[in-house]
Amino acid sequence: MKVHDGMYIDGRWTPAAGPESIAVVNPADEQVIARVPAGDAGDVDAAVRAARAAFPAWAATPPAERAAKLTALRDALAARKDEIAETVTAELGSPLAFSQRVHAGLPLLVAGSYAELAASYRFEETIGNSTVLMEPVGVVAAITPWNFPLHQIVAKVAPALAAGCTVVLKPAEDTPLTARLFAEAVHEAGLPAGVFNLVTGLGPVAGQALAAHDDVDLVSFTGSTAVGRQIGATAGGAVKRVALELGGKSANVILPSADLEKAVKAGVADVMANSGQKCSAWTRMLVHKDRYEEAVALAAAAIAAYVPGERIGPLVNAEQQQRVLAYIRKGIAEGARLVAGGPEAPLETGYYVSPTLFADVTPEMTIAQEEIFGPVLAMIEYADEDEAVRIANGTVYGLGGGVWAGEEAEAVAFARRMDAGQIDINGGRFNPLAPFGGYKQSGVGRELGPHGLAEYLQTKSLQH
Ligand code: TXE
Repeated sequence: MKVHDGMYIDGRWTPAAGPESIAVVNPADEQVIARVPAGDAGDVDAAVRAARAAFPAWAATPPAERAAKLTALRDALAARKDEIAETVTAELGSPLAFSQRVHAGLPLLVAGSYAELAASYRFEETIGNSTVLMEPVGVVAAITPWNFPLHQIVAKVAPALAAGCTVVLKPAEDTPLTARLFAEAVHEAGLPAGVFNLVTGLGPVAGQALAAHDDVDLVSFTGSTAVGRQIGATAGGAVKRVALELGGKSANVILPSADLEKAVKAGVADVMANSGQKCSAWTRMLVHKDRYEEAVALAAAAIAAYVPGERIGPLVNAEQQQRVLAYIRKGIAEGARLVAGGPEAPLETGYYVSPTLFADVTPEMTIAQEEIFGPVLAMIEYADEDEAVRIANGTVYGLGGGVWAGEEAEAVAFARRMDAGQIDINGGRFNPLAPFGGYKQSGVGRELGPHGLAEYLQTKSLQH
């Protein structure tokens, strides 16, 4: 077990003010692998002061120079790719191949895209007789979850730095080791002291202190709807900018003309990825009644390939495991047909949940309405397109989604009727420049690409 005693504040690894620490547990074998400091309000204050002091110079740094630092940061992360993948696997439990490809690979694309955007973005434009300046908002508080430990950090910190903001990051308590690697990469990239700061700690202590700090200008939060609501209220009360990326209950809509086998397979893969711990996961599969039983059989066959401990990892902690098992019990109690999996943990050690498939799910059931955040797929049938739209839009969320049809135009026409922020057409392809974020209670604001950069800017117009 490794004991870390510092947090990255003002360009240095600084001991925490208090003696408290957090145990980091490997969810695959339940062993404590490290301890990190549990920062308190004093540590948060020191980090915010460092970020404030660094802000004027960083904001005044020409965009091309900020871009060069972001390229160096991307390269430092690339140099540590294997270490990052191994660290994510150790603290999140995801299979190493997935950690390499997604947890370590995806942030490189995002960091690279912001290195380019910092250089090419128009921070100034002319509208009639006015010059409009896009200026950095100031000190950013970034509060991130554990499900994509590095991606969630890079998706906030890279655009903030590209915009000219300075940052204090409070990562999730379950995955602070990846955040420490990110801070090391920042240091290696030669970012000026105070531009990026890391405070590890508990949500209700360090997270709360950071979100409520008077000298923070913008809070960017990704996590549960309950905490997001609280942060939104605090930020709103203080008239502070806020970006919230919250839960989802995304629909994967398979229209009758679709290639059913392809759509079902991709749908199962999407909800199994990262053990279902993905806010945009396609947790509801909507299939026309004429092809429904065929789709259930295909899904059952596909899900059998996700063997716990091999192709699919555990959930992040015991609490999440219990939460997901409780939802599975609820699905059974409310009358859904259990086709695969169930509420028994498949392995004795580790916080695993069996890949679970429910058929005959009706739109009002709890498992069709609430975010489960585990490897649980609910299959719902519809009679016609209007009903499919009603079901797809019939939750409080609106984050992701998928539509499948024989012709792309048919899928696009359906997607236009969906209340969701990002929808894949016939499987789609990841685009690091496309905005990502929620309709309805899935959140406020967008991440990634130029829209994600704009979140960290405020405008000033000069009238000539
Ligand atoms: O989230 P929390 P949890 C959903 C998912 C999951 C559920 C609970 O449904 O099952 O949330 O997960 C910090 N002030 N998502 O409990 O608590 C916390 O330290 C300030 C969806 O892990 O919201 C961490 O850094 N900060 C999701 C971050 O908030 C506080 C990703 C998220 O933790 C705080 C994760 C407070 N009072 C969970 N309390 C997504 N949208 O991707 C906690 N935190």
